Amino acid sequence: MALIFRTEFARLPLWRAAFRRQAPELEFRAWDAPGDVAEIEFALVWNPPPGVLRTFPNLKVIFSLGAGVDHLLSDPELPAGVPIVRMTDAALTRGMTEYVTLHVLRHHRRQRALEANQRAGAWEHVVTPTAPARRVGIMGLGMLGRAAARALAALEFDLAGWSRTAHDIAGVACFHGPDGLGPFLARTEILVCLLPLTPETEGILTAALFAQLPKGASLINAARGGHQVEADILAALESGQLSEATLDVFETEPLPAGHPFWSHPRVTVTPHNASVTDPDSGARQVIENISRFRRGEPLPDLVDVKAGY
Ligand code: NDP
Ligand code: OXD
Repeated sequence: MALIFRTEFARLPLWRAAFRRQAPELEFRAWDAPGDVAEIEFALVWNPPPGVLRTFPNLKVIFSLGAGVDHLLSDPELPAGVPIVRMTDAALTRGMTEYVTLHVLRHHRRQRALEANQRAGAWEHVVTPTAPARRVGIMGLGMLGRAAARALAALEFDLAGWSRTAHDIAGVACFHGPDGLGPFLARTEILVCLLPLTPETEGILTAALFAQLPKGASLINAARGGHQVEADILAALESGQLSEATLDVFETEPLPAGHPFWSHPRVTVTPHNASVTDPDSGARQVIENISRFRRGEPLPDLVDVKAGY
């Protein structure tokens, strides 16, 4: 009985150590040394090459190393019927809340302009409204969107959110579905994307969507590069429809050398690290779920494969 692990980052030793500490009885195998594949019951993976998961004949549960599962559902040969559990660790949520709060505040306070003034040696007031007069809109009111909304509500921003189904969240003007998108965008000055990547949300951040925002609105995308049409972001920045953008995710990752975002004066680039799963708490969640599975209890945080998240 073994768990196979895959990450694209150099964090394998940290994860191995976390599993050894917390569940020494569980055999932890790295992706490139799977051993006897018939012994693999659990997979904890990020971005596995398509077709490989199906070669583990006794796989019981697939755990996503991240909150997003598009990297799994895009596998046309994903083994049917094997439950998929996503990462919902509190540390992951905390990391995203920090990221969103940091960048909403940067946009709100026009920190980019202040830093440009400093570089130019210009002593110039940049006066901004206070938070209750700033309208922030969050696309996606799930685990991460709600947590970000709670943090921004504590700062008294004027908040709205958009989701697939209806929600009622105190302090957040809630919109949903295709009909709710227009009114949501019309009142959003700082747009935060925290949607899962699904066939419905792919390519949603387009010129047509930006045109529905008030002129000079700004964009923070910490969800997936597949949500955004990068040429449209550049055009909207050029026309002034968007005043600035903070992007953690890209159509191609790593962001290619020479991409206009790298040097754009009104784009902040972060390397898909808005929130990175912590090995200790992430391993704890997986180990608890393996115990639940072995006791025959239902698994929390199961992915709805049909909905795509
Ligand atoms: P959840 O599944 O908890 O929430 C998803 C939200 O999106 C829900 O509110 C859902 O609506 C809404 N949604 C889904 N489809 C649509 C649609 N077609 N139209 C409108 N709303 C829709 O996801 P999380 O909050 O946990 O995570 C969101 C995403 O963030 C992940 O999928 C991942 O891609 C990304 N992420 C990025 C990280 C980074 O470092 N950059 C780190 C972690 C996650 P409803 O409530 O009605 O179901
Ligand atoms: C995630 C991510 O989905 O890190 O958790 O992108």
